[in-house]
Amino acid sequence: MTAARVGIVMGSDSDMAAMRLCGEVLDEYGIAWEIGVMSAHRAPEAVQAYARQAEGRGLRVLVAGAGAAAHLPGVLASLTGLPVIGVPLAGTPLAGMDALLSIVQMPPGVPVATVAIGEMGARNAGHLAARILALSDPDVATALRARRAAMGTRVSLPEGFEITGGGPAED
Ligand code: C2R
Repeated sequence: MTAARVGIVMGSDSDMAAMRLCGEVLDEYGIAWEIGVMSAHRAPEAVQAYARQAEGRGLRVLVAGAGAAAHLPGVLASLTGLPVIGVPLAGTPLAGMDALLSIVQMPPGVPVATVAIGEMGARNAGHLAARILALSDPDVATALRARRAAMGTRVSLPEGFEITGGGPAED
């Protein structure tokens, strides 16, 4: 079995359905990942141990999903130098805004790259992790290029319209 390079964790097993989507995206790039449930509030010792061992175990990016008072991503970022991507999850009466603000408003020096609320964010966390890994992994870089090229084929231009070069917009 290939050692995981992305660690996907979440505050509760009630977050699993959304966070699994991150793993599905990583599969598309051929990136090995692991997944687990741990809460900075309910099991702080487990979170501390996981964060401290992460780099030594071969992980290169952590993706942390949490809802409500979402402290898990920030706590991980305080305990490891690895990049941490935070996924705010909905499920409370505040519909994920609580988690979004908890995750995004990190103090200077302890960043958490924050993506959108819910499933869209979980998927984008996978794409962002792939972009980070692509910087040092030619296979992931190739998979990323192929995927971006495929996205371009989804454009359907109006008849008679041609794309001509880049640069500033014409008047
Ligand atoms: P339960 O469904 O287990 O009651 O959890 C979880 O991510 C979940 O979305 C409700 C919500 O609480 C969140 N939770 C956190 C943390 N631990 C659990 N935000 C944490 O450590 O940040």
